[in-house]
Amino acid sequence: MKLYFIPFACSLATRIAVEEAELEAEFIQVLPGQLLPDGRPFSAVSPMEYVPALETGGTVLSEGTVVLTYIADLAAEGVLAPAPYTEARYQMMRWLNFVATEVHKGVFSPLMTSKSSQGARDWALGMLHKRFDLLSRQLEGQDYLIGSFSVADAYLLAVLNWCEHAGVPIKTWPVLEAWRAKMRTRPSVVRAMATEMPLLQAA
Ligand SMILES: N[C@@H](CCC(=O)N[C@@H](CS)C(=O)NCC(=O)O)C(=O)O
Repeated sequence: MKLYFIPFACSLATRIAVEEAELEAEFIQVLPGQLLPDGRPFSAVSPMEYVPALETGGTVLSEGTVVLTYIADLAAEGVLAPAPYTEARYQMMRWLNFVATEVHKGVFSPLMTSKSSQGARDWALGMLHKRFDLLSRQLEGQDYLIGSFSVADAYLLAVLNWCEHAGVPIKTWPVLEAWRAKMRTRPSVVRAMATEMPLLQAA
């Protein structure tokens, strides 16, 4: 399995998942504007040219929620996701989708591009408040978005890592700040971040 990534992008969640479940994967760094090590343009793997992307045999998957669910299904049951068809599984899917659409794309994307007007930034920050309030209520008094660690937590951590860069005052949500700090001590997260930090600094 090949996993295409950009250091500290949302694809960090896939590395955390692989580390957590001790799976085998080859990580291939995507350098914007450059060909892949095998000589192909990244668009040959992922037509939208975004990470994460997963390639295995003849199959290519994109979209973080799908790639993460695929990885979760390779792992032993319960390590990265609850068993299929259980209520907990649907709760995990709910949070994965919430992080992808309402948090990552809905608020962090407009906050992290220099192309956003001040009006667009203000709007995104306003939306962020409601969404962070909800996450904060969900994580108050519990370690994970659902009853046990799942790929939804890995995705949320990858996104919360961007707060400082995006100008999001995470201190306003002490539950989220504490959750992020604790997650950053989880061995799989420590290993994933330690691998990507030098790549981020070199980029
Ligand atoms: N719809 C995609 C969006 C993924 C996405 O936005 N990826 C960003 C990194 S977080 C990316 O690769 N952007 C292209 C770039 O930075 O060059 C998904 O849900 O996975």
